[in-house]
Amino acid sequence: MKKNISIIGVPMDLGQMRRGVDMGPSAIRYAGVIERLEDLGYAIKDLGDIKIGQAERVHKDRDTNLRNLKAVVEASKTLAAKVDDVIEGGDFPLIFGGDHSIAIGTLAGVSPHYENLGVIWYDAHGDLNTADTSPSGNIHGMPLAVSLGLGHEDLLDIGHDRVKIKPENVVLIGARSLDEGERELIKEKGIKVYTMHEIDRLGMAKVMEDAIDYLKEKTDGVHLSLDLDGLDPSDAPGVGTPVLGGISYRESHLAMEMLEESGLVTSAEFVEVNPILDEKNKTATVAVALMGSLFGEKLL
Ligand code: 6HN
Ligand code: MN
Ligand code: MN
Ligand code: MN
Repeated sequence: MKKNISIIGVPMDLGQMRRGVDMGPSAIRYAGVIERLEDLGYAIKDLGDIKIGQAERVHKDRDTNLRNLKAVVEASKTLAAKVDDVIEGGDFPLIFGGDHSIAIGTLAGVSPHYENLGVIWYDAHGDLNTADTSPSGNIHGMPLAVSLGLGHEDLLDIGHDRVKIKPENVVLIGARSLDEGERELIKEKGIKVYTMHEIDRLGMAKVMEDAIDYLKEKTDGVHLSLDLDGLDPSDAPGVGTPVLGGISYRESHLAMEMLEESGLVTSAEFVEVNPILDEKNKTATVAVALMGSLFGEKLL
């Protein structure tokens, strides 16, 4: 994985309703990410932040229950083009959120570069809702469904192809809050999920070993989409939709270390860091520490 890294910040807060997640990219930079990765021998290019439009003021005359659809579509297109450029230039794209709706743009930019892109969705949630199944209308609960080709036309139209990833190339890790429609979709598509039950029962080492073996066989690149709410709120309190009983800080380091050893990961994003809800920038600090492990930091 010893490539140069290009960083893209996406100060997106329109995919959900808690203010402050737009400050995630700043919080992650403030926590020292650039120095941390440079110390590992990488050349880092910080491409700055993408511009995000305004929140909708009037909701009543839209023809969809999806909040801020237009602005999310616009930002996703801009992000997809940037990510595409980064990969074309030979760098590793590292994206900072912002809420998880940004994964729509990230995956639209990454997927044309691979025949069989794999995705690791490290998250308390499935993010597999569509307009029909969403309990909230929040687009950050939909990016994985959109990337599988399910959801609002305008979201599917972003990028080259409507389907960015195949269900058999996706692995969810840390799930513990799935909506009814998401469970049905997981069963229908046969998506591989390691819920907290499997993590408790098998241990993180075995889960990651299996997940890596599973993806290694059939993918030619793997995108890591890491939602900080995958971790337990005691370790990552600065998130908009915390769920008790999550993955620990140490287990998450182990997961990142095993991914690094595997050499599988070809792009990554760290999302849902909300410094307003945080304790002394702890969540951004955790995100940066995990990036350290993902990019090869060793304890000894
Ligand atoms: N995230 N399943 C809930 C919804 O509104 O669709 C929560 C989604 C959370 C999304 O944390 O990225
Ligand atoms: Mn291209
Ligand atoms: Mn998420
Ligand atoms: Mn989540």
